[in-house]
Amino acid sequence: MKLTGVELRRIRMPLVAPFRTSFGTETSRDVLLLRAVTDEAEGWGECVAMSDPRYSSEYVDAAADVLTRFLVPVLAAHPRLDAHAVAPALAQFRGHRMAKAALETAVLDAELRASGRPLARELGAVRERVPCGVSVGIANSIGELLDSVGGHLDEGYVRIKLKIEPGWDVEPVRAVRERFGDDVLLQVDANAAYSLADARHLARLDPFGLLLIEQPLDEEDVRGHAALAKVLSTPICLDESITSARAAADAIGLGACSIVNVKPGRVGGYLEARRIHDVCAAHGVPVWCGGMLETGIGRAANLALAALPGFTLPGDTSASGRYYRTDVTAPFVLDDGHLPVPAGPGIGVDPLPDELEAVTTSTRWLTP
Ligand code: SMG
Ligand code: MG
Repeated sequence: MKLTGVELRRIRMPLVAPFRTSFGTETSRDVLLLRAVTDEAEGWGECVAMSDPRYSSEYVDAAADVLTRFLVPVLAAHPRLDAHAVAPALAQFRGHRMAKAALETAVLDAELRASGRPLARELGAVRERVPCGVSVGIANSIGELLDSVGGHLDEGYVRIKLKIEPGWDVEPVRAVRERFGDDVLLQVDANAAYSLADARHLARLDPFGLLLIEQPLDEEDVRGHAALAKVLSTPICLDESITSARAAADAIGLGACSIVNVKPGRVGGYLEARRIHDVCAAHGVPVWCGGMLETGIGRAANLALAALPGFTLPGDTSASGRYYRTDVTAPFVLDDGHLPVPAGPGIGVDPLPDELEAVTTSTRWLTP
Protein backbone atom coordinates (compact mmCIF):
# COMPACT_ATOMS: atom_id res chain seq x y z
CA MET A 1 0.00 0.00 0.00
CA LYS A 2 1.09 3.58 -0.56
CA LEU A 3 -0.14 6.41 1.66
CA THR A 4 -1.21 9.31 -0.53
CA GLY A 5 -2.38 11.65 2.22
CA VAL A 6 -3.94 12.02 5.62
CA GLU A 7 -6.80 14.30 6.63
CA LEU A 8 -6.69 15.59 10.21
CA ARG A 9 -10.20 16.55 11.30
CA ARG A 10 -10.91 18.20 14.62
CA ILE A 11 -14.42 17.82 15.95
CA ARG A 12 -16.10 19.09 19.10
CA MET A 13 -18.83 16.90 20.58
CA PRO A 14 -20.94 18.22 23.48
CA LEU A 15 -21.43 15.65 26.26
CA VAL A 16 -24.96 14.82 27.41
CA ALA A 17 -23.80 15.65 30.97
CA PRO A 18 -20.54 16.82 32.56
CA PHE A 19 -18.14 13.94 33.34
CA ARG A 20 -16.05 14.51 36.48
CA THR A 21 -12.95 12.53 37.41
CA SER A 22 -10.18 13.04 39.97
CA PHE A 23 -8.33 15.16 37.38
CA GLY A 24 -11.07 17.39 36.04
CA THR A 25 -14.52 17.85 34.55
CA GLU A 26 -15.27 17.36 30.86
CA THR A 27 -18.30 19.07 29.30
CA SER A 28 -17.41 18.42 25.67
CA ARG A 29 -14.99 16.17 23.82
CA ASP A 30 -12.40 17.72 21.49
CA VAL A 31 -11.47 14.84 19.18
CA LEU A 32 -8.89 14.47 16.45
CA LEU A 33 -9.97 12.09 13.67
CA LEU A 34 -7.65 10.81 10.96
CA ARG A 35 -8.60 9.70 7.49
CA ALA A 36 -5.76 7.85 5.79
CA VAL A 37 -6.00 7.81 2.01
CA THR A 38 -4.02 5.09 0.26
CA ASP A 39 -3.79 3.84 -3.30
CA GLU A 40 -6.07 0.95 -2.28
CA ALA A 41 -8.67 2.28 0.19
CA GLU A 42 -9.34 4.86 2.88
CA GLY A 43 -9.30 4.22 6.61
CA TRP A 44 -10.27 5.99 9.83
CA GLY A 45 -8.55 6.40 13.17
CA GLU A 46 -9.60 8.30 16.28
CA CYS A 47 -7.02 9.86 18.56
CA VAL A 48 -7.95 9.40 22.24
CA ALA A 49 -5.85 12.32 23.52
CA MET A 50 -7.87 14.85 25.49
CA SER A 51 -7.69 18.68 25.34
CA ASP A 52 -5.42 18.94 28.37
CA PRO A 53 -2.54 16.70 29.51
CA ARG A 54 -4.29 15.56 32.70
CA TYR A 55 -5.15 11.90 32.07
CA SER A 56 -1.70 11.48 30.50
CA SER A 57 1.06 13.69 29.10
CA GLU A 58 -0.52 13.68 25.65
CA TYR A 59 -3.07 16.26 24.46
CA VAL A 60 -4.86 16.91 21.20
CA ASP A 61 -2.83 19.89 19.94
CA ALA A 62 0.41 17.99 20.58
CA ALA A 63 -0.93 14.92 18.78
CA ALA A 64 -1.89 17.03 15.75
CA ASP A 65 1.55 18.65 15.79
CA VAL A 66 3.59 15.44 16.01
CA LEU A 67 1.44 13.81 13.34
CA THR A 68 1.88 16.78 11.02
CA ARG A 69 5.58 17.33 11.52
CA PHE A 70 6.96 13.83 12.10
CA LEU A 71 4.66 10.82 11.92
CA VAL A 72 2.68 11.32 8.70
CA PRO A 73 5.72 12.45 6.62
CA VAL A 74 7.62 9.27 7.55
CA LEU A 75 4.72 6.99 6.62
CA ALA A 76 4.03 8.94 3.43
CA ALA A 77 7.59 8.21 2.33
CA HIS A 78 7.20 4.48 3.00
CA PRO A 79 7.32 2.49 -0.26
CA ARG A 80 5.32 -0.58 0.89
CA LEU A 81 3.12 0.34 3.80
CA ASP A 82 0.98 -2.01 5.82
CA ALA A 83 -0.27 -1.74 9.40
CA HIS A 84 2.51 -3.93 10.80
CA ALA A 85 5.11 -1.59 9.31
CA VAL A 86 3.73 1.49 11.07
CA ALA A 87 5.11 1.02 14.61
CA PRO A 88 8.64 0.06 13.44
CA ALA A 89 8.71 3.06 11.09
CA LEU A 90 7.58 5.43 13.87
CA ALA A 91 9.78 3.93 16.62
CA GLN A 92 12.45 6.57 15.93
CA PHE A 93 10.09 9.08 17.58
CA ARG A 94 9.73 8.64 21.36
CA GLY A 95 6.38 8.43 23.06
CA HIS A 96 3.26 10.00 21.49
CA ARG A 97 1.46 6.68 21.62
CA MET A 98 -1.99 8.18 21.22
CA ALA A 99 -0.96 9.97 18.03
CA LYS A 100 0.76 6.81 16.74
CA ALA A 101 -2.26 4.67 17.60
CA ALA A 102 -4.61 6.90 15.61
CA LEU A 103 -2.34 6.77 12.57
CA GLU A 104 -1.76 3.00 12.77
CA THR A 105 -5.50 2.41 13.16
CA ALA A 106 -6.30 4.51 10.08
CA VAL A 107 -3.72 2.56 8.05
CA LEU A 108 -4.98 -0.76 9.44
CA ASP A 109 -8.58 0.18 8.62
CA ALA A 110 -7.60 1.08 5.05
CA GLU A 111 -5.66 -2.17 4.64
CA LEU A 112 -8.52 -4.30 5.99
CA ARG A 113 -11.15 -2.48 3.92
CA ALA A 114 -9.04 -3.02 0.80
CA SER A 115 -9.23 -6.78 1.30
CA GLY A 116 -12.70 -6.95 2.88
CA ARG A 117 -11.47 -8.21 6.27
CA PRO A 118 -13.20 -7.19 9.55
CA LEU A 119 -10.95 -5.88 12.33
CA ALA A 120 -12.54 -8.22 14.87
CA ARG A 121 -11.59 -11.32 12.89
CA GLU A 122 -8.14 -9.91 12.19
CA LEU A 123 -7.47 -9.46 15.92
CA GLY A 124 -8.79 -12.91 16.86
CA ALA A 125 -12.25 -12.09 18.19
CA VAL A 126 -14.36 -14.99 19.45
CA ARG A 127 -17.64 -13.15 20.24
CA GLU A 128 -20.27 -11.34 18.17
CA ARG A 129 -21.47 -9.16 21.04
CA VAL A 130 -19.80 -7.96 24.21
CA PRO A 131 -21.19 -7.22 27.68
CA CYS A 132 -20.87 -3.55 28.61
CA GLY A 133 -20.06 -1.61 31.73
CA VAL A 134 -20.40 2.10 32.35
CA SER A 135 -18.13 4.62 34.03
CA VAL A 136 -19.92 6.94 36.46
CA GLY A 137 -18.31 10.28 37.24
CA ILE A 138 -17.87 11.92 40.64
CA ALA A 139 -21.25 13.40 41.59
CA ASN A 140 -22.26 16.49 43.56
CA SER A 141 -24.02 14.38 46.18
CA ILE A 142 -24.66 10.76 47.13
CA GLY A 143 -28.29 11.18 46.08
CA GLU A 144 -27.28 12.34 42.63
CA LEU A 145 -24.85 9.40 42.34
CA LEU A 146 -27.52 6.86 43.29
CA ASP A 147 -29.91 8.32 40.69
CA SER A 148 -27.22 8.06 38.06
CA VAL A 149 -26.21 4.49 38.96
CA GLY A 150 -29.87 3.43 39.12
CA GLY A 151 -30.49 4.90 35.68
CA HIS A 152 -27.56 2.99 34.19
CA LEU A 153 -28.66 -0.28 35.80
CA ASP A 154 -32.16 0.28 34.37
CA GLU A 155 -30.58 0.76 30.95
CA GLY A 156 -29.03 -2.70 31.31
CA TYR A 157 -25.35 -2.04 31.99
CA VAL A 158 -23.85 -5.18 33.52
CA ARG A 159 -21.11 -3.45 35.50
CA ILE A 160 -20.71 -0.11 37.24
CA LYS A 161 -17.43 1.76 37.64
CA LEU A 162 -17.34 4.65 40.08
CA LYS A 163 -14.77 7.37 39.67
CA ILE A 164 -13.18 8.08 43.06
CA GLU A 165 -10.82 10.60 44.63
CA PRO A 166 -9.80 11.44 48.21
CA GLY A 167 -13.01 12.51 49.94
CA TRP A 168 -15.21 10.59 47.47
CA ASP A 169 -14.45 6.90 47.89
CA VAL A 170 -15.70 4.79 50.81
CA GLU A 171 -19.04 6.61 51.27
CA PRO A 172 -20.18 6.49 47.63
CA VAL A 173 -19.19 2.80 47.41
CA ARG A 174 -21.06 2.03 50.63
CA ALA A 175 -24.13 3.93 49.41
CA VAL A 176 -24.19 2.09 46.07
CA ARG A 177 -23.83 -1.29 47.82
CA GLU A 178 -26.58 -0.44 50.32
CA ARG A 179 -29.01 0.71 47.62
CA PHE A 180 -28.30 -1.79 44.85
CA GLY A 181 -26.97 -4.83 46.71
CA ASP A 182 -23.92 -7.05 46.65
CA ASP A 183 -24.69 -8.70 43.31
CA VAL A 184 -23.97 -5.59 41.21
CA LEU A 185 -20.55 -5.90 39.54
CA LEU A 186 -18.86 -2.82 40.98
CA GLN A 187 -15.37 -1.35 40.60
CA VAL A 188 -13.65 1.99 41.20
CA ASP A 189 -11.16 4.14 39.29
CA ALA A 190 -8.92 6.71 41.03
CA ASN A 191 -6.94 8.00 38.01
CA ALA A 192 -3.78 8.13 40.13
CA ALA A 193 -5.27 10.36 42.84
CA TYR A 194 -3.77 8.55 45.87
CA SER A 195 -0.34 7.80 47.31
CA LEU A 196 0.99 4.76 49.11
CA ALA A 197 0.41 6.60 52.40
CA ASP A 198 -3.33 6.11 51.71
CA ALA A 199 -3.00 2.31 51.76
CA ARG A 200 -4.88 1.82 55.04
CA HIS A 201 -7.63 4.17 53.92
CA LEU A 202 -8.02 2.32 50.59
CA ALA A 203 -8.21 -0.97 52.52
CA ARG A 204 -11.54 0.32 53.87
CA LEU A 205 -12.92 -0.47 50.39
CA ASP A 206 -12.09 -4.17 50.85
CA PRO A 207 -15.32 -5.16 52.66
CA PHE A 208 -17.43 -4.04 49.66
CA GLY A 209 -16.40 -6.88 47.36
CA LEU A 210 -15.24 -4.70 44.48
CA LEU A 211 -14.10 -6.35 41.24
CA LEU A 212 -11.03 -4.13 41.26
CA ILE A 213 -9.52 -0.75 42.06
CA GLU A 214 -8.13 0.93 38.96
CA GLN A 215 -4.92 2.97 38.99
CA PRO A 216 -4.91 4.20 42.59
CA LEU A 217 -1.33 5.58 42.41
CA ASP A 218 0.84 7.57 40.02
CA GLU A 219 1.40 6.07 36.58
CA GLU A 220 5.14 5.68 37.23
CA ASP A 221 4.68 4.14 40.68
CA VAL A 222 4.70 0.47 39.73
CA ARG A 223 6.54 -0.57 42.90
CA GLY A 224 4.04 1.41 44.96
CA HIS A 225 1.22 -0.54 43.38
CA ALA A 226 3.05 -3.78 44.21
CA ALA A 227 3.35 -2.67 47.84
CA LEU A 228 -0.32 -1.62 47.91
CA ALA A 229 -1.37 -4.99 46.48
CA LYS A 230 0.10 -6.64 49.59
CA VAL A 231 -2.17 -4.51 51.81
CA LEU A 232 -5.45 -4.64 49.85
CA SER A 233 -7.65 -7.65 49.23
CA THR A 234 -9.35 -5.69 46.39
CA PRO A 235 -7.50 -6.62 43.18
CA ILE A 236 -5.44 -3.83 41.62
CA CYS A 237 -5.99 -3.05 37.94
CA LEU A 238 -3.62 -0.74 36.08
CA ASP A 239 -4.65 1.71 33.37
CA GLU A 240 -2.29 4.71 32.99
CA SER A 241 0.81 2.65 33.93
CA ILE A 242 0.34 0.11 31.14
CA THR A 243 1.83 1.80 28.09
CA SER A 244 3.04 -1.33 26.28
CA ALA A 245 3.17 -5.11 26.40
CA ARG A 246 6.56 -4.79 28.08
CA ALA A 247 5.10 -2.51 30.77
CA ALA A 248 2.31 -5.05 31.28
CA ALA A 249 4.78 -7.92 31.66
CA ASP A 250 6.85 -5.87 34.14
CA ALA A 251 3.84 -4.82 36.21
CA ILE A 252 2.54 -8.38 36.39
CA GLY A 253 6.00 -9.73 37.20
CA LEU A 254 6.42 -7.21 40.02
CA GLY A 255 3.01 -8.03 41.47
CA ALA A 256 1.71 -4.50 40.81
CA CYS A 257 -1.57 -5.64 39.25
CA SER A 258 -3.68 -8.72 38.78
CA ILE A 259 -6.01 -7.19 36.14
CA VAL A 260 -5.24 -4.90 33.19
CA ASN A 261 -7.33 -2.20 31.51
CA VAL A 262 -6.39 -2.24 27.80
CA LYS A 263 -6.81 1.02 25.90
CA PRO A 264 -5.45 0.80 22.37
CA GLY A 265 -4.87 4.56 22.22
CA ARG A 266 -2.72 4.56 25.37
CA VAL A 267 -0.45 1.75 24.12
CA GLY A 268 0.16 2.81 20.51
CA GLY A 269 -2.58 0.90 18.72
CA TYR A 270 -4.59 -2.28 18.29
CA LEU A 271 -1.61 -4.46 17.41
CA GLU A 272 0.16 -3.62 20.68
CA ALA A 273 -3.18 -3.94 22.50
CA ARG A 274 -3.45 -7.50 21.21
CA ARG A 275 0.09 -8.22 22.43
CA ILE A 276 -0.93 -6.99 25.88
CA HIS A 277 -3.94 -9.30 25.70
CA ASP A 278 -1.59 -12.17 24.86
CA VAL A 279 0.92 -11.37 27.63
CA CYS A 280 -1.89 -11.13 30.17
CA ALA A 281 -3.50 -14.35 28.96
CA ALA A 282 -0.16 -16.14 29.31
CA HIS A 283 -0.06 -15.01 32.97
CA GLY A 284 -3.71 -15.76 33.66
CA VAL A 285 -4.40 -12.04 34.11
CA PRO A 286 -7.91 -10.94 33.02
CA VAL A 287 -8.16 -7.86 30.80
CA TRP A 288 -10.98 -5.52 29.87
CA CYS A 289 -11.33 -2.77 27.30
CA GLY A 290 -11.12 0.79 28.61
CA GLY A 291 -12.73 3.84 27.10
CA MET A 292 -11.77 7.44 26.31
CA LEU A 293 -15.24 8.81 25.49
CA GLU A 294 -14.81 7.66 21.90
CA THR A 295 -17.09 8.58 19.05
CA GLY A 296 -18.57 5.71 17.06
CA ILE A 297 -15.32 5.44 15.10
CA GLY A 298 -13.12 4.60 18.09
CA ARG A 299 -15.94 2.72 19.80
CA ALA A 300 -16.35 0.36 16.83
CA ALA A 301 -12.69 -0.61 16.92
CA ASN A 302 -12.75 -1.05 20.71
CA LEU A 303 -15.68 -3.45 20.40
CA ALA A 304 -13.63 -5.59 18.01
CA LEU A 305 -10.83 -5.79 20.59
CA ALA A 306 -13.22 -6.45 23.48
CA ALA A 307 -14.39 -9.58 21.63
CA LEU A 308 -11.02 -11.34 22.13
CA PRO A 309 -11.04 -14.37 24.47
CA GLY A 310 -8.97 -12.81 27.28
CA PHE A 311 -11.41 -9.93 27.71
CA THR A 312 -13.27 -11.73 30.47
CA LEU A 313 -14.47 -8.64 32.36
CA PRO A 314 -17.03 -6.13 31.00
CA GLY A 315 -15.33 -3.02 29.61
CA ASP A 316 -16.06 0.71 29.49
CA THR A 317 -17.55 0.07 26.04
CA SER A 318 -20.77 1.93 26.71
CA ALA A 319 -23.46 2.85 24.21
CA SER A 320 -22.99 6.05 22.19
CA GLY A 321 -25.82 7.64 24.17
CA ARG A 322 -23.80 7.44 27.41
CA TYR A 323 -21.89 10.50 26.18
CA TYR A 324 -23.44 11.84 22.98
CA ARG A 325 -26.91 12.82 21.87
CA THR A 326 -25.81 12.39 18.25
CA ASP A 327 -22.76 10.45 17.15
CA VAL A 328 -20.72 10.79 13.97
CA THR A 329 -21.61 7.20 13.03
CA ALA A 330 -24.81 5.24 13.41
CA PRO A 331 -25.14 5.04 17.21
CA PHE A 332 -24.21 1.94 19.20
CA VAL A 333 -27.33 1.01 21.17
CA LEU A 334 -27.32 -1.27 24.20
CA ASP A 335 -29.23 -4.54 23.76
CA ASP A 336 -29.68 -6.52 26.96
CA GLY A 337 -26.46 -5.03 28.34
CA HIS A 338 -24.47 -5.86 25.22
CA LEU A 339 -23.17 -4.09 22.12
CA PRO A 340 -22.68 -5.80 18.77
CA VAL A 341 -19.17 -6.30 17.42
CA PRO A 342 -19.06 -4.65 13.97
CA ALA A 343 -18.79 -7.31 11.27
CA GLY A 344 -18.08 -5.20 8.17
CA PRO A 345 -14.64 -4.67 6.60
CA GLY A 346 -12.11 -2.75 8.69
CA ILE A 347 -13.56 -1.05 11.75
CA GLY A 348 -16.97 -1.81 10.26
CA VAL A 349 -18.54 1.65 10.53
CA ASP A 350 -18.50 4.80 8.38
CA PRO A 351 -18.88 8.37 9.54
CA LEU A 352 -22.18 9.99 8.54
CA PRO A 353 -21.12 12.97 6.35
CA ASP A 354 -23.73 15.44 7.66
CA GLU A 355 -23.21 14.54 11.32
CA LEU A 356 -19.45 14.75 10.86
CA GLU A 357 -19.63 18.13 9.14
CA ALA A 358 -21.91 19.52 11.85
CA VAL A 359 -19.31 18.96 14.59
CA THR A 360 -16.13 19.73 12.60
CA THR A 361 -14.10 22.67 13.85
CA SER A 362 -11.16 22.37 11.42
CA THR A 363 -9.66 20.12 8.79
CA ARG A 364 -6.13 19.84 7.50
CA TRP A 365 -4.95 17.81 4.57
CA LEU A 366 -1.43 16.41 4.77
CA THR A 367 0.24 15.22 1.58
CA PRO A 368 3.79 13.93 1.03
O1 SMG B 1 -15.24 5.95 27.39
O2 SMG B 1 -16.64 5.37 28.95
C1 SMG B 1 -15.60 5.90 28.57
C2 SMG B 1 -14.69 6.55 29.60
C3 SMG B 1 -14.34 5.61 30.68
O3 SMG B 1 -13.67 6.32 32.83
C4 SMG B 1 -13.35 6.21 31.66
N1 SMG B 1 -12.16 6.59 31.18
O4 SMG B 1 -9.35 6.41 33.34
O5 SMG B 1 -10.53 4.88 32.49
C5 SMG B 1 -10.29 6.08 32.64
C6 SMG B 1 -11.13 7.16 32.00
C7 SMG B 1 -10.28 8.08 31.18
C8 SMG B 1 -11.03 9.25 30.61
S1 SMG B 1 -11.73 10.23 31.79
C9 SMG B 1 -12.14 11.74 31.12
MG1 MG C 1 -8.95 4.48 34.19
